[in-house]
Amino acid sequence: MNPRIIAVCVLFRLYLSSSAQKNYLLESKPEKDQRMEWWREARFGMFIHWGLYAIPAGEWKDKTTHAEWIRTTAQIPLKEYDQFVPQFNPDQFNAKAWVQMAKDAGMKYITITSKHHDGFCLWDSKETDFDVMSTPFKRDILKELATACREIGGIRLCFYHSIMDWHHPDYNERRNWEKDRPVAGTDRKRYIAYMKRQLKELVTNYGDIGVFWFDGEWEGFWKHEDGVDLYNYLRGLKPDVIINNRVDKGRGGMAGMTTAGGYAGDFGTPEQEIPETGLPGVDWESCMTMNNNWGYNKADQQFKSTKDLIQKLVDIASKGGNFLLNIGPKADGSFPQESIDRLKAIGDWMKVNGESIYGTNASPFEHTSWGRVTQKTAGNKTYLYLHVFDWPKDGVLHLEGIGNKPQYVYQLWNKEKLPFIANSNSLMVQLTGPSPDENDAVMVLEYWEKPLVYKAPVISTYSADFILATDAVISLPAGENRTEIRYTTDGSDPVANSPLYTSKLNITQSSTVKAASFYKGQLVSGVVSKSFKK
Ligand code: JFZ
Repeated sequence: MNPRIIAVCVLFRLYLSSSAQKNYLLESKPEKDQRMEWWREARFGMFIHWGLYAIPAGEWKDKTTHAEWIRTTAQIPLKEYDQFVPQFNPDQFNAKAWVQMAKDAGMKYITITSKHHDGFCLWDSKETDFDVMSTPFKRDILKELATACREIGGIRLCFYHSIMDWHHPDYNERRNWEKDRPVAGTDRKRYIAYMKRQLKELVTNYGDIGVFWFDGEWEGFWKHEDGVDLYNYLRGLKPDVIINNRVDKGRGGMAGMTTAGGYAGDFGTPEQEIPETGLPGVDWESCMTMNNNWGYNKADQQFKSTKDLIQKLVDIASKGGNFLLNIGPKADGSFPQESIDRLKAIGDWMKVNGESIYGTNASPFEHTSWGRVTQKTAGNKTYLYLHVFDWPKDGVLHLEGIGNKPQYVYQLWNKEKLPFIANSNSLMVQLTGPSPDENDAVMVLEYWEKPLVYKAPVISTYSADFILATDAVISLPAGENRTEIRYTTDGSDPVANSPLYTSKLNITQSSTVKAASFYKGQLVSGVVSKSFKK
């Protein structure tokens, strides 16, 4: 063939392959901000782990500690596990009741297991018989939820979808105890194609899906390239969909955050934990169980208290994250009563205090002695919501590190104004006790200008253990430009006439460096310290 024709063919092929799949990882910040808007506003969602595993309810032979992992944790052969299919008949299932409970709890989205690791599908999939249509129930659960979300309004439907699959032969990793599922003749590419066709069903036929929440990405089966490809595939089908970071291999353990560049995924997924501090500019969602299991376990009575759950939601919002709180419905399709009670109580709190959660950003305040602070900006007003977990004995609430005076201070629940005194670096609010809500009572500081918050400096170094000498660099967090840093190297707390920090310190002896922010000669922040060892 003519080399010029070959060249044209090659170029055309390249053109086709590049236009067939756009690289959505290259999206701009404004584009991402727009796509994430509803999710950042929402702050609170319901996780639902439901499937065949609800039938054994955590119990197998002499143990009652299983849940959604039961096929693996109890080492159940596939043929035996398949026997749950003819038993699945949740006659109490009522999609509207579920969606209404989420909405009444103040949640804004529901993330349900379209498929968990066991491979069973809660929807009518054309791709497999291992789905709800093979059960006596024969109703498309996801379709009913999608309809209920549309009819009730205010709740986005989202899907948790496991990459790992213990049922499909072409997902060709095996548990070491599995002797009944040969890997000969399997094909990982075929599995990925299966998964993509299923995801296409889910993204096409169930309304405006908000999030795809992948999981089970950690096995060797799944490669970084697969993650990027799947991310781009789904965004190609629905450009505004949001996808968690477990689609790719960048997640760092249970802390859940993606710590390096180049990985796909729109938000981090801390599991059963809350990051220590907010992470500026990073989207994340902590998922948590109400008791100790994701799937229904009838022996598990260790439910977190309503107070604990509300304070976790507040803690997460104060750090700029979302809270995805799990329900493990029973085999009959009802929610455990303990979960219903807690959802209701959280909802009662949210009806009064939701404003202090929805649309808030990470606040500049970390833990205070009495609770947390959430923050929201609206036009040129900024609201700081003071969440009082522990009511001060003397009825005076202190907020340290704030440098300007709010326009108003009031109680969120009745808008009643409160007297306050603003000093140059702190605020004192006179509360009217006792607390109206032992879970969390909220006071609002309304600012008509940006609140001036003094932050403590940060001490960093190349190495705190050194041989001859090392450097200590002390800096103020971004945006903190009014204060000056004073420091000590003898272990004492810095005071107004301690040395002023101007450039990096050369450390030649074992010592402790302490530093703090000062404004007009006054200490305005906490003291930070770092030890150096020769
Ligand atoms: C995963 C699932 O295995 C679990 O069943 C549940 O769905 C949860 C939300 O997500 O749990 C994990 C995931 C990863 C690790 C541990 C538990 N990990 O990497 O250690």
